[in-house]
This record gives sequence, C-alpha cells and structure tokens, in this order.
Amino acid sequence: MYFQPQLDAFSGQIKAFEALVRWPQADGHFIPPDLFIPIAEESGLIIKLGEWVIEKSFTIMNRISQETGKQLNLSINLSARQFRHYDLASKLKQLSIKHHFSPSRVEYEVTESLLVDDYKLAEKILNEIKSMGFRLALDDFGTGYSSLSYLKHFPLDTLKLDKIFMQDLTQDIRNQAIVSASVELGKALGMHVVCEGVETEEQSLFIQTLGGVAIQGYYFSRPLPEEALIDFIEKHTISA
Ligand code: G
Ligand code: MN
Repeated sequence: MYFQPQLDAFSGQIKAFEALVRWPQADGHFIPPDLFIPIAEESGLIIKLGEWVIEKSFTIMNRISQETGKQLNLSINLSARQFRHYDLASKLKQLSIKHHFSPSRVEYEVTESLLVDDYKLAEKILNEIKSMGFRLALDDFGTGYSSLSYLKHFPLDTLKLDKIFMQDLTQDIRNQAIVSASVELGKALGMHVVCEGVETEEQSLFIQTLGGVAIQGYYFSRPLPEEALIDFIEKHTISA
C-alpha cells in the first residue's frame, strides 16, 4: 500500500492520505492499478482485494498514528462491484469497528461511472455509508458524465477534480475556466474541493489563488510507502 497526501494548497497542512494499491514485480517495477483493477473487477477478486486494502490501510495508519502521536484522515477508493456484491455499508462499518478507526476519519471515494451504472442502488448504499458517519468523495470529476444533478442528489462531502485539467493549466485559459468554475461550484455546494495531478509550482500557484482548495499530486508528493510516511508527517503540520 502507498499513501499520497492531500495538502491544503495555501498552508501546506496535511488534510488526508489517499490509500493507493500497488502491485510490485520481482524486477522492482509496478503493475499500474489501471491494469489490474479492471481484471480484479471482472474476476470478482476485487471484493477480497477491496477489503484487504481497507484493512491494510487502517493497520498502517493506526501504526503511524501511534508512532507520531497524530491522528490522520484516510481516503479510500471503492469500485462498482463492491456495491453490487453485498451489504457494503455494514461491511465498512464492521471493518472500522474491528480496527478502531473512526468513520469520521475515513472518506470513501466513488467515481461518476459508478453512480451512473446503478443510480438507485448507489443512492441507497451511499446514504447508508454516510449515515454511519463516513465521508464521501466524488473522484475523477469532469471526466465521466459530470452530471450536475449528481452533485445535488448524492450525499457527497468532497469533489475531486480530475488530473486532466491540470495539464496545460497555466497556458490554456479554457482549462483555467473549467478549474475555477468547478472549484467555485464545489465550494458553493458546501463541498471540500481537491485538485488532483498537480505536478508543477505554476499549477500549485494557480490553485492557491482560488482559495480553500486541497492539492494532491507529484509536485508535493508522490504516493509514499509506509517507511516514508513518518518523515513526511514530521515535516508538515496536520490540519484538524
Ligand atoms: O483515480 P484516482 O484519482 O484515485 O487515481 C489516483 C492516481 O493518480 C494514482 O494512481 C496516482 O499515483 C496518480 N497520480 C497522483 N498524483 C499524480 C500526478 O501529479 N500526476 C499524475 N500524472 N498522476 C498522479
Ligand atoms: Mn481516488
């Protein structure tokens, strides 16, 4: 498991870590999740993998909290198959209890396509997850259907703007328009906004001007293995 920090664009404080699964090969290379997650979905292995990711992330974050004395928030990706397989909300609650990891410190991320595929089921399960005290984020916003009615309809706390909008951000005024308008929309809806894929100082400075936005991307940090987390945490303040 790797963990990528989400930082407040302005203060640089750590807001949360997103748990990202990696599949290391014997030669030191990694098979990217874009390749193995769809296969895990198709084969049904995603159910076991999904639970493993959650349990492993709680275990690691608990260990890091103990060593640093700091409480950390965690973001975890969910996939469509996990919604259809079983009573997901109960499972998530059970895992939080088992690992003594407060639901208020966990944000589960879903994508737009998941919401489109089975609107009614997604609505039911997201409401259940929300009522258990977890937070919810809409991931990769802007790349799927981006139906604005979803933002109104589902109990979402956070909007994660997809990394494609960061490319050419400082040269392309259309990208700037999309990013500023999406950020404003998210904020006006009372949501937290995270810009993903921030790779350069220029992009980071542009996001800073929008105010109150969090940043996730290589500019601040690549996804980190457990060994590198403590060092990173000691160099940054944690936002409450
Ligand atoms: O779909 P989701 O947003 O959860 O995926 C996050 C993915 O984006 C991870 O695989 C992560 O490694 C990758 N990523 C994180 N930061 C950056 C970045 O700054 N640039 C690019 N190109 N990819 C990033
Ligand atoms: Mn994500």
